[in-house]
Amino acid sequence: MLQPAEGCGRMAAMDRRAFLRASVFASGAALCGRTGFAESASSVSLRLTLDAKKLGNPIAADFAGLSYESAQLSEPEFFAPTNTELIGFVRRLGASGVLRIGGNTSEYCYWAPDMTPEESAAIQQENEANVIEQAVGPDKGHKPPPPKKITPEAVRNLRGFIDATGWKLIYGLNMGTESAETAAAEADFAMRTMGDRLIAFQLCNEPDLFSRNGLRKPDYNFAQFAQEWQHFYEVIRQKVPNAPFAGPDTAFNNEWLVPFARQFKSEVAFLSQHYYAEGPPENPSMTIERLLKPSAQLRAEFQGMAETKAESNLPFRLAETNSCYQGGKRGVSDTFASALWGADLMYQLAAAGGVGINFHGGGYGWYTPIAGTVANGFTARPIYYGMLLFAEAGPGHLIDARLDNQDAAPLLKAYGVINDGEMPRGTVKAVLFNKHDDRSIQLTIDCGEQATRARALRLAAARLDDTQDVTLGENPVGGSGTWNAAPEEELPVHEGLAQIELPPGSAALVTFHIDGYK
Ligand code: BDP
Repeated sequence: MLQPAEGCGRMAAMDRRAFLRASVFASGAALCGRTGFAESASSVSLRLTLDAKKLGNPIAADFAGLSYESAQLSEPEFFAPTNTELIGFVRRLGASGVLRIGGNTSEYCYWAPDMTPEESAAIQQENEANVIEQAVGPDKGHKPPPPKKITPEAVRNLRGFIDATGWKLIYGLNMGTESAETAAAEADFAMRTMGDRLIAFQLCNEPDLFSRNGLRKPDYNFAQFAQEWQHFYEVIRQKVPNAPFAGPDTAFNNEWLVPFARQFKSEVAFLSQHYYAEGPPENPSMTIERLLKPSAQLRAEFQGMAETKAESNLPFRLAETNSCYQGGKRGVSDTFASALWGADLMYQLAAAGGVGINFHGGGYGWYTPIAGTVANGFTARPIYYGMLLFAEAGPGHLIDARLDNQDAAPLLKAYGVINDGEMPRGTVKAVLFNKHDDRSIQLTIDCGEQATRARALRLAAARLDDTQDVTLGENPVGGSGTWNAAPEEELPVHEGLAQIELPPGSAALVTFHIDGYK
């Protein structure tokens, strides 16, 4: 457990909202001195300077993504055009995005082109009989998952789902326990069905762990993997000449990732690796506090990504990620902290040069962004709100963002975004994360021009460990991803500088109005 926070970090939801309004009022009323904020013991003052003339990396419209287990395809009615509720949740996260199907279960899913309607109906009945147990959550990796069948119907429904969302697809094949010929038959059908919505096949999931999870002998190494990969690639390409590929979809090991980039840069459209911030869940040091701190493992991931770029100049996608492996950790992965962590990770990745991210989930897994089943309906979990904040900030480019006095608030993260990536007309925004649980932050923002107005959309919950009552723009996400922000909060602007108070454990998206800009 976290230490109880000082100040307002432990308020009830309503108190937090009242506090937000009061603090806005107070900061507006206290416009004086350099920052215009009155200092207090639990609050620190910083200044953020944005410069839209210094464009950073792009944030593509399909940056955001979700990842599900391949076993989910064994329920053809899940990714189907009829699942309008789930479609609503997905679309809310962006007009385009990437759905990735893979995970541990991809090595235990079998292409079943000839399943009879009776067999298919029997499976369906079994699914309906036990909806909660049958919900396909993230695989915990404790033992080999039960084998599942993937039928043409599931793939056709997936196409309908993809069309209804406007998203694209990464489709994981089974190199772990399937033959190259069968993988080619599945790829052929998937390619013909998905057309250009399919941006890549992944041949396997986390091959750098094959030697540990029993899929290969303990001495399985990169050279053996590369040989297998090449063989599958050739057999599939022979049958499906235009099949696009990505890889290696490694769990973490840059010593597999970078050589893969070197060897297969002409065969793949982009490179991919996974990242789990914490794990295993039973380790008591896997906490919210740890999740919100800078991570050496993430630095290593970005280092690997930079090396692949140097090797191949290909895009890199974080094709599977979440807060804690082995299905997540209750009290960490399902809390409001995961929303701050997840959205900040999206910006960190963009800043480091990644082109996209897929948050893993499904069923009722602790870290899943969208929880539920077709029979029970779906709900947004806290991390979904972080993704929604990112969606509201929109695609474009990062812009230069400098914080002074960062030592006073090392866990304050601030990013500048310009939506069109075009000067001087794009909308300038600041995305702010106060990941401190013990201090509020009085931030003065110089958006690089004289702002005439600044409006904030707050991501908030009463406490970092809240699993419920998360809001964006004071409103929760409802059924089918319905969400309407309350009228955005006007921030005080003084001589072109905007001011915002960020309570402990909260985030905000600030949109600036600059005369002459759109
Ligand atoms: C990843 C696997 C995924 C698991 C996840 C986890 O690809 O299937 O669900 O770990 O352990 O390594 O949560």
